Amino acid sequence: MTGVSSFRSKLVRVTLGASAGLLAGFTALAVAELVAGLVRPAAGPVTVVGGAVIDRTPAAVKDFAIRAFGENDKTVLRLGILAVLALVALALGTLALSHRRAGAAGVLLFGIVGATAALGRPDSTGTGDALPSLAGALAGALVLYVLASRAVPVPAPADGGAGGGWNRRGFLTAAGVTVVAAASAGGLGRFFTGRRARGAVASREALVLPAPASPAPALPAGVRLKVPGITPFTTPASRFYRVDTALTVPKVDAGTWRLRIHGEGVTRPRTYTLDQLLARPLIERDITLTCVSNEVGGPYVGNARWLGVPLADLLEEAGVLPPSRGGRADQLVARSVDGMTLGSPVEDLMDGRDAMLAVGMNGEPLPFEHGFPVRMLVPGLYGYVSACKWITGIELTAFDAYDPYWVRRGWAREAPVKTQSRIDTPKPFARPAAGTVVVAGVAWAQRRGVTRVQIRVDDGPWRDADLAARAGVDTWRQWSYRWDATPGGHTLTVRATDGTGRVQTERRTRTVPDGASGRHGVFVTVT
Ligand SMILES: Nc1nc2c(c(=O)[nH]1)N[C@H]1C(S)=C(S)[C@@H](COP(=O)(O)O)O[C@H]1N2
Ligand SMILES: [Mo]
Repeated sequence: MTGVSSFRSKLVRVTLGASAGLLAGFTALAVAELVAGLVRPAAGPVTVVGGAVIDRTPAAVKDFAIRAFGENDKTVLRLGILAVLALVALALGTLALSHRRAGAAGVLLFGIVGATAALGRPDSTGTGDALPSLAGALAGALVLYVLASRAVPVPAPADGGAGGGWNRRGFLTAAGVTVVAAASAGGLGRFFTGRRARGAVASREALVLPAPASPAPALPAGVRLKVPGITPFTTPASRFYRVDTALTVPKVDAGTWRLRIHGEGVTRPRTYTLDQLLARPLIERDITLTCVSNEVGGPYVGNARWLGVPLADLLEEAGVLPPSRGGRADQLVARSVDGMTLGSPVEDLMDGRDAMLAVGMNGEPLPFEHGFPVRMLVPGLYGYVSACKWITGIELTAFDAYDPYWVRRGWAREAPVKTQSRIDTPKPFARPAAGTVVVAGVAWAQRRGVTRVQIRVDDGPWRDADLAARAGVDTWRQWSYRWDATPGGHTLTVRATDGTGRVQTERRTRTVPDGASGRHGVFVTVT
């Protein structure tokens, strides 16, 4: 063989190996998608491996991911997993050309990784969850074995004539069949998954929210300031921040949804349907929800009008007593369809605040992203210790007896919301013209309310901002300040005072373990 033809034959070999590997990987994922569509979409290999990665991500890295990718963090993770799988497929494909069995075995090994991840998920419903990964791997291994056996050189004829090429036609035929079969399997899988989701979507569209027995108190005039760039008083659902560990948003069918209340001190355990909850007297409240991962000045806070069943009523009916009245359980653990666990202090839930099982958000059924059909909501507590979305279970227990998801990852067991204020306008590094500049934003101190907001320019004195009318202690409050801006660089700093008279601390802390503290500052250059 000449040097050129040997190089060419090497190139062909590498190409064949890479194609065989990628086709095997594609087949594995497509077949897994089909089986997941039949068994349980949440048991698909990318979803379970992604979930396992999320659960094992240290808090610091997770914080970084949220900061760097925001709400696209899950897309980034998915693409990352697919990129890793593609590299593995390339390597196994190349290996399979010389060692067919070893290549196929490698694919099977990945199937076992996926199956193990599936069975280890907190929402795993049984051994059936291993099927998508295993079936996918079997199909992938088979494809790799067959393609690799077709990717062999055609022996040169014995008479010494031209030969030594590749069995191109054999390989291409097998590859073509594989592509069509795998694409069909994947498409069918998507169809089955889509059909389940359509059932849930239809149940949401059919849901008619009852009128509240206790409507939200009318908002006083002047609760909304007319300042360009200020955060709206009510956050539309479409713009409400979303923080959760769900790689795919759970689509729960309202018709089959159940909520079970049980545990320590529950004398009358019960399981509710959605209709049973909706038949009870509902309350409607404006409540500001805050994430513990929100940095000072950050975006993970929103205010909505929620409709729901008072949680304290359900707990009392179940026989639960708060610790202050002799109850044995001091922690309520909420569980969701995706296996998330969140723990709240029972005392807080029964102290008269509007803790609820919410079914409505801004006049609509909850969006799927925000927990349809039912989520928990507790004014004054960060979301991770209170706001369980897609809730299916409420268990009464003790803080000493059980650590929920985030607590096991270094976050505090109890986490009341800290007093915070944020400058929405001007934006950091804005270049407003000298003269009157309207500085404005929001401040929140759920359960205590905001009674004062002050602004400081550089190291100057603190001056009172104008407050919007107060809607209640559980909602944020808009504020604005007319600043007589002079040319040059300036730092604007804000601080709020809560209903107990306490001024928001200037002591900076990180978000871990119980929420960031410190004051929001914005640097601008006045021109
Ligand atoms: N099932 C489930 N519920 C959850 C979470 C989650 O990861 N899974 N995250 C919690 C956190 S950390 C917050 S801040 C709120 C956010 O609610 P939102 O996405 O509707 O804004 O939901 C809480 N409820
Ligand atoms: Mo959160």
